[in-house]
Amino acid sequence: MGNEMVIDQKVLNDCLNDITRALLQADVEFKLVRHMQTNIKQVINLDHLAAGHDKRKIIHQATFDELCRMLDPGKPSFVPKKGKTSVVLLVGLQGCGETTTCTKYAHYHQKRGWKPALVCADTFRAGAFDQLKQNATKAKIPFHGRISKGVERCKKENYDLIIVDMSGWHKQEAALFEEMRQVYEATQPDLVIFVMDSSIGQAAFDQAQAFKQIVSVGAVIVTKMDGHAKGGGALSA
Ligand SMILES: Nc1nc2c(ncn2[C@@H]2O[C@H](COP(=O)(O)OP(=O)(O)OP(=O)(O)O)[C@@H](O)[C@H]2O)c(=O)[nH]1
Ligand SMILES: [Mg+2]
Repeated sequence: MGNEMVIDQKVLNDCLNDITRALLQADVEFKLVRHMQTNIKQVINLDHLAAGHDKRKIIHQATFDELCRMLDPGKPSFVPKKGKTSVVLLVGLQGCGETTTCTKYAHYHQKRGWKPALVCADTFRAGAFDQLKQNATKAKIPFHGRISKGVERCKKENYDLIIVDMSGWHKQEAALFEEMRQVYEATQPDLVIFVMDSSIGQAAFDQAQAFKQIVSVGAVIVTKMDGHAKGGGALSA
């Protein structure tokens, strides 16, 4: 737009098409992209703008607002209360980065004054507990190996943020969905976080929905954003 002398409908359309292409290339769901286009066009009515208006600025602002709105769930995110126990359960597909994210989430809150502890509820994969232990030791966060006992003990020891790491779900494993439900009942989490590999692309919506049908998912963490620029699918989750 910077190169155009006159800002008219064609320039606006070209600009929106550029943005659309970029979003689609980054795996953002088509429905979301079309919605964005329609909303922006509705806000900007170039013909009715009085002379003297900075059209570039108006388009820029409208586009920026709409992109922000795509990321805004419309309610504040969960913040655990300091000094009061919150249990947070992480669920996700196998290998999505749950265990790594548990420690990151704990570390983030520890630096900001919470007292987090990690509990391993992965009874499925060999080495799962050792992995959590290694991460937790490095980040200097206390950890426990047994699910119900671990949560109970953390509560007694006045940890205010208890983070539970579940086994990653694999397509064939109907049993793991049952296990997830059981862990959910046993730990009574204040928040369930769906951890999602950003490269999942268009499958994000269906996956997120499948999980939400089993446990009441309240947040999403997108992992592996460092590897590529295709995290857009995650928006539909
Ligand atoms: N580049 C990158 N790698 C990551 C990220 N998060 C996790 N990983 C890597 O992804 C692999 C799987 O991570 P885990 O945390 O073990 O994933 P998981 O979901 O707990 O795996 P399972 O328990 O086997 O289902 C490991 O090699 C991690 O180092 C990330 O944000 N970026
Ligand atoms: Mg794991």
